[in-house]
Amino acid sequence: MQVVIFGGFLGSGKTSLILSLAHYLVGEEGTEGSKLVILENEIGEVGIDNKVLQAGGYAVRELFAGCICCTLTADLVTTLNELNETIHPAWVIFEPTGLAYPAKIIETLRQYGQGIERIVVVSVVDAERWEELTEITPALVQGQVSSGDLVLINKCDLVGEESLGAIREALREMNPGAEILSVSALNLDSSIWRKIDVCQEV
Ligand SMILES: Nc1nc2c(ncn2[C@@H]2O[C@H](COP(=O)(O)OP(=O)(O)OP(=O)(O)O)[C@@H](O)[C@H]2O)c(=O)[nH]1
Ligand SMILES: [Mg+2]
Repeated sequence: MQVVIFGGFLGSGKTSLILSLAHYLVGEEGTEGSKLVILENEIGEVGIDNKVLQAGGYAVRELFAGCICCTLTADLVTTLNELNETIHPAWVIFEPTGLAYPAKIIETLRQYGQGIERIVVVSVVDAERWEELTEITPALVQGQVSSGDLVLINKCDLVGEESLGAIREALREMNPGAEILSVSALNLDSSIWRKIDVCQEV
């Protein structure tokens, strides 16, 4: 089981990018729908994301935990271990709330997860709201970016080249080892997902 965690602030484009990755994994590897599971954590009452993803024919589970810091990780581990014993999916894509720190999730998975071969973190950055978010929640941005194996500067269709360059430079400082790519989830070349081979051993 390979777990891909999407970190990134609320509304940064995680679900849109997950859909693209799911298509890619199913297409490229001939994985059947049931062998790819998408786990969603919703703070809101209505699982809009789930409807969108399920419409695409993917197996989606929702974790009902209001807060990432306390109960969610336990819920996540229980669900992953259950999946490992039952469906045994090749891939699990997990979208935590936009307020989550992926490092904490990885720590818990390493400690209690079973059957996980590797964990990949994709950090999604909202190019349009970069300045605003780095000003309002610098620690969260830093935390989310620094855990990424792959950092995607999303919504690059909404900002100019100059801003993109400045964002890229700041990200490079926050996470010198990561692959950093500018993308637009609305018009994505799915070959970027080859980069998902960058991995962290469990
Ligand atoms: N212009 C533009 N809009 C985008 C892009 N990616 C996502 N969006 C839009 O941004 C909004 C949020 O996208 P989502 O994929 O739902 O983002 P998310 O990170 O899953 O959001 P939450 O789950 O609410 O935290 C949607 O209206 C998307 O259509 C992009 O690259 N360019
Ligand atoms: Mg979402």
